[in-house]
Amino acid sequence: MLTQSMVDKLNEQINMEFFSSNLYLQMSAWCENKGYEGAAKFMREHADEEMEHMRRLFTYVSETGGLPLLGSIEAPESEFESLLSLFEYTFEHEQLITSKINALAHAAFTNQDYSTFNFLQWYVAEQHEEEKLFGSIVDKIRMIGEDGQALYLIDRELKDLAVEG
Ligand code: OFO
Repeated sequence: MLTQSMVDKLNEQINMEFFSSNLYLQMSAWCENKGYEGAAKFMREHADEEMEHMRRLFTYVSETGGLPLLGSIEAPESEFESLLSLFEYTFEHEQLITSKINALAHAAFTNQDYSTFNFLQWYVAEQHEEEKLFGSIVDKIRMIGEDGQALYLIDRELKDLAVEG
């Protein structure tokens, strides 16, 4: 059985994961609009992954006797200066999500809620992967530059990454 305070915190995270999904879906629209088809596909698939993150939390809260609550979700940013700035944004966003997951894990541990602490380990590992992924994309764009040919290559690589993921 979860404490109400933990249910509230997990519900906040449910909201954050929804926001992440909407943010990435909105970003996919920007990419599509600018002709970055690979990046658009990559972001669309990532939006689906975020929904999965949301669902796992939703199920956990429900299964442990809590009531998942869907609050209102802030509108995501829709304008970006460039493909690089879009990916810099994703990287910063994932770092923010990592800090939220860490705070949740800390609260679970210090309240001796070991079930939630254990449940959150999947998110801890996932955040490591997410930061690694978005950080490496930012590094690559910075390395090869942003002229037309470089962006074409990055877009193609993002399309391959989307297929793998
Ligand atoms: Fe991108 O990890 Fe969930 O929010």
